[in-house]
Amino acid sequence: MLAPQRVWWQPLSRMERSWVIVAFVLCLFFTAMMPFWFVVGRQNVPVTTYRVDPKVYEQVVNDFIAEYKVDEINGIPVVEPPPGGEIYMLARQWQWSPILKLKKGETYKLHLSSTDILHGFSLQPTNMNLMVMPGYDYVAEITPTQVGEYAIVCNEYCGIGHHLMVTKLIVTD
Ligand SMILES: [Cu+2]
Repeated sequence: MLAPQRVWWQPLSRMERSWVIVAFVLCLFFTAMMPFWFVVGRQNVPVTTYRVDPKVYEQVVNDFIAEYKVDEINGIPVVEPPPGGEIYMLARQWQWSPILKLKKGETYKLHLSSTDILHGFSLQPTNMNLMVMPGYDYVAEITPTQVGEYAIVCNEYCGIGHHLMVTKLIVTD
């Protein structure tokens, strides 16, 4: 019986050594970039989180819709809240509610929560991403800077109708 030849036992060739060094330096670079970009990248949405009973949250959203509803699109209420206030969105399998109509240049406190399982709030094409968890109220301060219609998709797989979980955000002058 013959043991396999232990080629790996030999010292590294020049080429191999260079690649090991390049890979190691890249690892250090990317590791350092994580905390650096967290501080400097200006990509973190200011978010405060509170515990909330899903039933209570649903009631708050229903009251919010009843107070400021202006329209309906495919059965989903369209809500135009007073500029600069608290605004609410609810995620559930497989629907977002309501559709928000916001004013450009105003700062809102956007509340996000789910009544069933984990969903993901992804605002396109700006690529703002937030977790939507049942039992937690995520409050993000947002200021729309451009007039238009933005798509909101769910980016956490949430079951058979996940791909249908699409809505929009309307920003007006
Ligand atoms: Cu979802």
